Amino acid sequence: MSLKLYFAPGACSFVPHSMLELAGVEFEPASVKLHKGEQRSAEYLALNPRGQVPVLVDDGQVITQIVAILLHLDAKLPQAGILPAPGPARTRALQTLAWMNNTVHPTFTHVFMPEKFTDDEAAKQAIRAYGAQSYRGLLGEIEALAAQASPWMMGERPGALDAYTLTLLRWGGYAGIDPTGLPAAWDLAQRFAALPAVARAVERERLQLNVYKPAA
Ligand SMILES: N[C@@H](CCC(=O)N[C@@H](CS)C(=O)NCC(=O)O)C(=O)O
Repeated sequence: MSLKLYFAPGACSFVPHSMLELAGVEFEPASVKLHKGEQRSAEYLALNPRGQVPVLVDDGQVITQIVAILLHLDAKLPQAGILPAPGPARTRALQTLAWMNNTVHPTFTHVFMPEKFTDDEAAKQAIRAYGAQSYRGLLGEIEALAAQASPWMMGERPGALDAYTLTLLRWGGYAGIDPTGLPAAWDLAQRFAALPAVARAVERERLQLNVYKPAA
């Protein structure tokens, strides 16, 4: 088995990155510097024509999209607890995973990359501001989910939803949202980051958990 993960420090690729570490499997991490535009190099576009991370290459099979990558890894490494075993808990987890990926994540893209939605400078500011407001509401929903975590988002074992919670909460700092103001999610993110396996991914990405800077 040969696994290679293309990831970008601080990006959504932290979700499969931390899951590979949690699973304890050997994999080759390949860092893609988004701020340098490496995702648009000819070499990278040949791998993923959409120019995004994450990309998992499993014995030559190229897999994109977080949900597909997680389902692939979970099928391959069922003992890792990436998702719960088939049953109601798995269905609930997939429901939240899909929402994080198709709603919360793209809302943050409006804040971080408004240029994906308009080339009008004034409109970019409006998109960013409205996106940040929407994002605050969505993180509030994540806070309510984290408040029910016992002790992890999917129950007894840490897994994919904890990794996505950490990522989305961390991004909140860039949207002017203080993560410590969401105490259950902040506690969960800190506990998750401190797991020795996850800490390896945090270290490789040199992640600072709280990037919030109060307005001067
Ligand atoms: N729907 C995709 C979203 C992937 C995505 O948004 N990746 C971002 C990083 S979080 C990216 O690579 N952005 C670089 C770009 O679009 O130029 C997935 O689930 O994998």
